[in-house]
Parts: sequence; structure tokens; C-alpha cells
Amino acid sequence: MSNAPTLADITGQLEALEADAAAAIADAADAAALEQLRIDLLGKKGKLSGVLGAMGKLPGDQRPLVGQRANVLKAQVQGLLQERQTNLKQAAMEARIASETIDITLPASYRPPGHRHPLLSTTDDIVDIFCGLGYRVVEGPDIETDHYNFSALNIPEDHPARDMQDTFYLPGERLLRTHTSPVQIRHLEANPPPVRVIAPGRVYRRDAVDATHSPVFHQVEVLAIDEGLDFSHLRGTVTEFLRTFFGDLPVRFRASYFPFTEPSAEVDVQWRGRWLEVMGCGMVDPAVLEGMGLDPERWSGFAAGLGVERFCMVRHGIDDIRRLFTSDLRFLEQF
Ligand code: 2NM
Repeated sequence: MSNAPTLADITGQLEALEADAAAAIADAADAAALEQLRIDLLGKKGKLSGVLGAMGKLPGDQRPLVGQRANVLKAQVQGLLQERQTNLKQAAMEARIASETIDITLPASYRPPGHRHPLLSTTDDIVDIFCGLGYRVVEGPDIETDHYNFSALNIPEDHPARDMQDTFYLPGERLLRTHTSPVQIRHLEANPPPVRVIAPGRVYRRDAVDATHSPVFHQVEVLAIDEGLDFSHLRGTVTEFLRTFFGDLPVRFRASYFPFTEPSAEVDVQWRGRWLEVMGCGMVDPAVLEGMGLDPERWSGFAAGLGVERFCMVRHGIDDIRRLFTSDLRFLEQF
């Protein structure tokens, strides 16, 4: 009998439990620790159940007092658990926000913008205009044979262009192409007319370097072969091209001579009040067509050729071709 707990004992235990619980909840480090505490305190085998187990031994009139006290304690502990959980979540969010801070006042990492070389953008603009007129781009080797670079183009054995002084000859009967016409000859060999092609590319001539000459430069050559083509088609095509490229300006054709065209012409544009020669052209010589196995009575065509450097220099007002080859960014960044 003397061992039976009194009302005072149980009330004391409940008070101690409340104090311990408050301290433990305040110390809980995370959500998992908090859940473990809830089980230890309020669960079926928890401390509150342990204390209440002794309640049955109290006189009947005292039990409701203990029950009430236990309910208050339970509500309080639940409230503390809830509050601590809210605080832990908020602290975790604040830590995350602090760790993920971006300093938007830092300078951005610098990347130079970069752009196409003016020779490349000039080539692209020329190519785009002819593509709009129905031409296809064709390409071929820089290293050529005498046949494709000269003979097939009706350039005679004694023509000065064939001289060692003018052309880069390589070992083994090879040479560096002096124009992109051989690309068109190769294309015609493999593709029967009608044909409309342009051949952009690098070409090589043994020129001394000065403000207007470079041993390496770039050409675009144009070729149309069909039935019934005459000089009016050549004139219309070249004029349309030049007016699209330079803007609406006067264009004139002057009689000239090329071994591979007959008749031939040089073409000038009136640019800022001055006549400038910008390209050559002509009706493909019947001897060139015959060399390709084409009947000149049935097929005719026109061809034209231009230097990309010249177009680029006229367009941008550049006075020295060497500017285009020295890769000086202070110069190139202007375009
Ligand atoms: C030019 C001027 C005139 C030309 C001729 C040919 C070919 F392949 F049909 F024979 N291609 N390009 C030609 C004609 C090129 O450049 C000033």
C-alpha cells in the first residue's frame, strides 16, 4: 500500500515530463529527431502513457484531475512539436537562400563578340544574289592540271598567263589554279546542260604584292549554258546582280577580250561619281563548248568572273588589299 503513487507523485511526474519535453524539443536538430521525440513522449509506449499507467491506482475521484492535467500536457507538447517543426523548416529555407545567393552586381565574364571576315561576308552576299537567280554553288580543287586551267578554256600555248612568271607551277605537271573556271569545266563534264552555276573560291597568281595585288585572292565565276541564251541574258543577269549588290547605280559594258568568251566585255559601275571596273564577262566561246563535247549550234552560254577583294574594297572604301590579309583586329572589327 505504501508503494502506491499519490496524486502528488503523478502530478509531479507530469510536470517533470513537461519540462523535459520542452527542453528536448528545443534541442531537436531536424524533422527526424522531432518525430522520434513525438513517439517517445506521446506514443503508445511513450513516457506519457507510462505515467498515466499509474493513474488506475488512484482513488476514483482523483483520476479526472490527472486526466485533465495529462490532456493539457499533451496539447502543450503537440504545440511545441509543431512550433519547432515550423522553425526548423524556416531555418532550412533561410540557410538555402543564403547559400544560393547570386551577386548580380558582379561583372559578366567577357566574351569577344567575333564575326565573319569581310571577305567571307562579301562572298556570301554575292552567292546569295546568284542563288536567288537560280544558280547553284559548285566547288573544285585548288591544285589543277594545265588541261582544266588553260587548254579547256581555249587559252593558247603562248598566252602570257601560262608563263612561269604568272602561274605557280607545282612538281608533277600540277599548278595552282589561276581562276575558278576549271571548276565549271569539271562541272560541265559531269552534268549535261542546261547548267546555271557559280564557283566561288581561292585563286593564285604570281603577282608582286602591292595595294591592289595579292598572290592569293578570291573569285566568284558565273556560268549559264542553255538553249537560246544570248548577250541580252548576260547583260540582264550581270546588271541585276550589280544593282542588287551595290544599290541602284549606273552600269556599263565595254568591249574587251578573253580567250574563253566571244564577244567579251568589262563591266563598270558608277560608284560615288567615278566609273570603276568591277568584273569581266562574255558569251562562252564555241571552241570551249566544243571541247566539252557540246554542239555550239544547239547550246550557248554566258560567263562572268569577279574578284571578291575588289568588291569588298569598293563596298567598304578599303584602299589597300593587304588590310584584308593581315588579320589586324583593330581593322577587321570595323566591319
Ligand atoms: C571571266 C570573264 C569572262 C568565265 C568563262 C568560264 C567558262 F568556264 F565558261 F569558260 N568561266 N568563267 C569567264 C568569262 C570569267 O572572269 C573575268
